Amino acid sequence: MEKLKNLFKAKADAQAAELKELLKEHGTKKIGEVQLAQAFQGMRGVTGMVYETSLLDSNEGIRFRGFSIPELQAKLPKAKGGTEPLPEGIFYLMLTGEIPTDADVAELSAEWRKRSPIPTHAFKAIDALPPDTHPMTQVMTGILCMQTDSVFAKEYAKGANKKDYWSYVYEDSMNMIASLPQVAAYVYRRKYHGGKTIAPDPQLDWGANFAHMLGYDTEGFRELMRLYMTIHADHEGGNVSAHTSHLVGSALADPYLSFTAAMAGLAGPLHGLANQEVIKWIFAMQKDLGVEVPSKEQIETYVKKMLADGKVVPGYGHAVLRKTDPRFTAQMDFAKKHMPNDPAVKTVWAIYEAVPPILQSLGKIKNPWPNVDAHSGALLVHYGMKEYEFYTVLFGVSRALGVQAAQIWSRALGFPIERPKSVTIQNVKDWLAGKDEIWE
Ligand code: AMX
Repeated sequence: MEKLKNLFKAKADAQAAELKELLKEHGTKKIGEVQLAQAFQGMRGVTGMVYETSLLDSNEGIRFRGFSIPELQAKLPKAKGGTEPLPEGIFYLMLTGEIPTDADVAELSAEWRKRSPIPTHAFKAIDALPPDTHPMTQVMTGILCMQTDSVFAKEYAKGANKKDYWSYVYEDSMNMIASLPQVAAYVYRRKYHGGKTIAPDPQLDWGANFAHMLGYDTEGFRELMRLYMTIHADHEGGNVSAHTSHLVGSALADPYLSFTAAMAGLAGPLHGLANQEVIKWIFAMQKDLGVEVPSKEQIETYVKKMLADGKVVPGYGHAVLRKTDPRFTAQMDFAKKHMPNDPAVKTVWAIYEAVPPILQSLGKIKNPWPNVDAHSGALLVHYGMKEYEFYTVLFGVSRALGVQAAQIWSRALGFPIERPKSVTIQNVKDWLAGKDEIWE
């Protein structure tokens, strides 16, 4: 796959030269102001990093290299007979900025098949964990163990030239992305199917092969995996998983280390774990109310009680988005096409009618609309994947495409170690009292 690597290198060299000039001329220009409250509120709205692969518009949602999700669904190559984009295509796009051809994507599929072997000690390390260990912990263990094969770590130890870092990160990223479906499927089959693993099928594309190794061989589930892997891939740089990858990678920790760290962030319930929380909550609501598809009125009463008890409605709200997440809409469209009468799906849609006005009425929530996690579980349940603790792993496998493409860019552009300034509350008080200058 030298073609993709060479194309990337040509693009990155041109970008690096342009960037040098841009910073020489405009490097001292101000791009914003930071208010005191922002330092205490998760740095929301503070622009402080460059992340090439995607950009989030608070109203329109995510754009990957300028393309919205509906545009990607139309433009990216599909599997034969399929209608959903192949995830290989979004990786190619994020890496190069170009929409790939069918041949480009077929080549990438073949390359990932070739690179997928996994060291046996990774499986042994997973096997050493109790089977009921959360799937995210098991998968992170597997990824961390593959670090023994890191090309970057080996070359760095030998004294690599910093101009070549990107090349080793590229190799590690490609190898890791190729291996992830098998590691994830191993954990799924270990935890939920008595360890009966399924060998990869060399005829299949990356997403379909993942579906196959998980044990779901219908064309519907393959299409779902292709869509799922595409839309969860990236969400600009500031979200917890992408930012963690960016931060840890900036210390020149190799991709296996930085991606394991990103997965740990994704495992938090306010980030990726929300998708398991959503279906768990839907199941609990169905049980508590004793109905398969609760009515809008029943949901309203249920949600008001939850909020009164100090709980969050999972799958609703977003730190940046201010409208319905287009990734929610893409999944809703998939459901309308494939399973419009499914009870879990109908419940998700009833929640979509009931919840936003209630959240809006509280007055404090900046975004009362559903995010990506509000819909994904119901689609998986439809195909029989009810083991919701596994859902964040699917999110993570997809997220590797975005954060690794971004990481290759970061090393190619020579981005330095990230090190923002922090202060203490006493510093702030002193500064307010005019005693101390804290802002450097
Ligand atoms: N249900 C109840 N309350 C909510 C809420 C929700 N879904 N979303 C926000 N709020 C509350 C916050 O807890 C906060 O309350 P407080 O002032 O009493 O502490 C207030 O509304 C203001 O919050 P905000 O500025 O609108 O949101 P945020 O940027 O602080 O947080 C998020 C964003 C996603 C963490 C939050 O909306 C949330 O907890 N949602 C539910 C969990 C979820 O769906 N996470 C997945 C996000 C997508 C992803 O990363 N995968």
